[in-house]
Amino acid sequence: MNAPSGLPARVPVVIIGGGPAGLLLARLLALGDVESVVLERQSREHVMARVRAGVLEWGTVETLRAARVGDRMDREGVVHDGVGLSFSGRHVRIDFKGLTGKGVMVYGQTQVTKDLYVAVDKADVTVVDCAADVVPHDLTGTTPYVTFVREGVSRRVDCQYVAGCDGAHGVSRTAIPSSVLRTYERVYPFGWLGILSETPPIDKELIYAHSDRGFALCSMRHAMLSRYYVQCDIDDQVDDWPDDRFWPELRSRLPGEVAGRLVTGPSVEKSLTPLRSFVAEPLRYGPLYLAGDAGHVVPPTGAKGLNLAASDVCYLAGALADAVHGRSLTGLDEYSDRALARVWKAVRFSWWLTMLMHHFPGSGEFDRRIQEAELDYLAGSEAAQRSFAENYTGLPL
Ligand code: FAS
Ligand code: PHB
Repeated sequence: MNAPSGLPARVPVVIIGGGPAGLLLARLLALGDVESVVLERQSREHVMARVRAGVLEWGTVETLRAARVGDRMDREGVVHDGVGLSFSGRHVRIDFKGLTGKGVMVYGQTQVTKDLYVAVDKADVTVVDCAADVVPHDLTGTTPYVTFVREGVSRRVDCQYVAGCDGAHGVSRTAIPSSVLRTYERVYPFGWLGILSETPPIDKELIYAHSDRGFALCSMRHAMLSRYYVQCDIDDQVDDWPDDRFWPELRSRLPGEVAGRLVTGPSVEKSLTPLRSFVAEPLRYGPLYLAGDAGHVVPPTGAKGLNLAASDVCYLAGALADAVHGRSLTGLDEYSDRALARVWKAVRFSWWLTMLMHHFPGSGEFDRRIQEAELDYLAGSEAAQRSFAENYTGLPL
């Protein structure tokens, strides 16, 4: 198939998906003198309009700095040294800095993606947007290649390796035969309704709120852009949540002295996220490697999704560079087990915090009292708070 001008006919690595995982991988590969092509299904505008994660683990911060895409993050992001938990009218602060020596960076995924696009453009990485019908081929042979259609013309790129960074609903994971792929899933019986509002955040740090009416999260993007979430029914639609329903419901889920500080205003973005835990194993099939949501999905409760994408890519970029430059194949051989070891610990933490903070339809008094006991223990135990802090700020890479 013809390669249009500017599209290499052959590169060492083809990356399927131009979200955070794909773009960060392309950036790190370029810094390691490995050429790649990124094939993204959507337009660049569409990708950059997505409002998703808001919290970066410290390991992700360091990865972005090492990739030399952290300057704007360091200027505009805000380091948080702790987080608040509210429940049963109480408010408890988990002191990340005091317990682990590090914090987290509040800097939206939207901005990370924009910074990555600037960096890959500067590095002359070929990012093909609006690439339809992307298909990896010959994964069991010796000459892998990827085809796609753009502007009605079929195209092909030959490669040594394919990185599946195409998210939870991409094509790359489906290229692994069901006889090889094992999947593990837990679907939660509720979703999150999220809004952005051009209002001052309710607090200088995030607040995770447990209440009989359901979970709520108070976050932010900057001093005049707040991000709020409320747990909603699994069948809810965005239209079921007009602002005049959202704000009173959020307020009712917060303790009095916190709720009293809530500044409301018109939502400027509103979206619904279903919650599930999902892991696919292995993250490798021949020359195909999965990274980010293509290999695993976590409920956003633990703010792990974007951060796991970054740690997968950290491992994979080094392994691919070693292989392409003939230094070693060990990194690629060990990638899946190494990435999954970290993934499963983050999946556990995200599952645990989701089970702790949400109201489960049909759960009884016993379940509620267990949640309250766990929160009461967390409030009173430095060991429990250190465990929380270690997991939330990010386990070692
Ligand atoms: P992404 O899904 O971000 O990117 C995959 C890219 O591949 C997309 O650009 C897609 O268009 C492209 N693609 C898909 N199929 C393709 C194909 N066949 N061919 C070519 N390209 C293809 N995480 C948090 O930590 N906090 C949150 O609040 C949070 N909220 C979220 C809300 C939603 C609605 C979703 C879906 C996820 C949310 N996440 C959140 C998780 C999210 O941040 C992901 O973990 C993060 O985007 C992972 O990045 P990627 O692995 O790059 O996947
Ligand atoms: C966000 O700011 O969007 C955010 C923060 C923490 C989470 C999830 C989302 O756990």
